[in-house]
Amino acid sequence: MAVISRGFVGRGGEVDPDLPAGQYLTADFPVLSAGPTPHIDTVDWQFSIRTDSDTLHTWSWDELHALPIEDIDTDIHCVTRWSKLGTSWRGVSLDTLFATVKTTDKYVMARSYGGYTTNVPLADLLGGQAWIALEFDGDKLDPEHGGPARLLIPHLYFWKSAKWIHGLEMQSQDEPGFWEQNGYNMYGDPWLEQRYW
Ligand SMILES: Nc1nc2c(c(=O)[nH]1)N[C@H]1C(S)=C(S)[C@@H](COP(=O)(O)O)O[C@H]1N2
Ligand SMILES: [Mo]
Repeated sequence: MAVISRGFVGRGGEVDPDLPAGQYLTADFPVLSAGPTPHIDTVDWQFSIRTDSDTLHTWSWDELHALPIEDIDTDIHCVTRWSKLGTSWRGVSLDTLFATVKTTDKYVMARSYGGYTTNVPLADLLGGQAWIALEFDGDKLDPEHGGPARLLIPHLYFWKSAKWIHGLEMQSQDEPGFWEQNGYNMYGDPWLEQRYW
């Protein structure tokens, strides 16, 4: 008989139901960046959503801050196997940003300052599942962790949460982003261990 558990067995022998299989808990906050940290002045910062019709919806730093900013308490899971439970963030919901955007495309390419890209289905950005995060743990985001603003999609592996987010591009088809071209899964559900292909 096979005994299947979602989580790891802890030191005390208990299974943490919030820890996906193959993950361990960490209390610190590792920095994982594929390149150098870009430094973006918020005066120059801009976020945009580009739709199929080539329409560009753009928000400045001030325009973004004029929108409702939500508190987000969530767990995060990196494909390199660390998980951090109960992290607290503040940010603008993608539901708020997409409220004025008309598109028939079902896929999104997230683009960062510095050139990083990652792909995600539009459905995973809506319904209270994703934010443009502006604060972590009560402070503005460290540049190393994606400041001034990063994507936060906590139900997918953390490589989907693009740091230094610059924009989202709507696409009719699912195209691979940076890590996805280099062997990472196109979707990346930590509960299904969708790590690599
Ligand atoms: N722009 C950008 N975003 C990125 C990355 C990156 O290299 N560049 N790394 C990703 C990966 S693999 C992870 S695990 C998380 C790490 O975020 P952290 O450095 O804040 O822990 O950011 C993701 N977003
Ligand atoms: Mo990662």
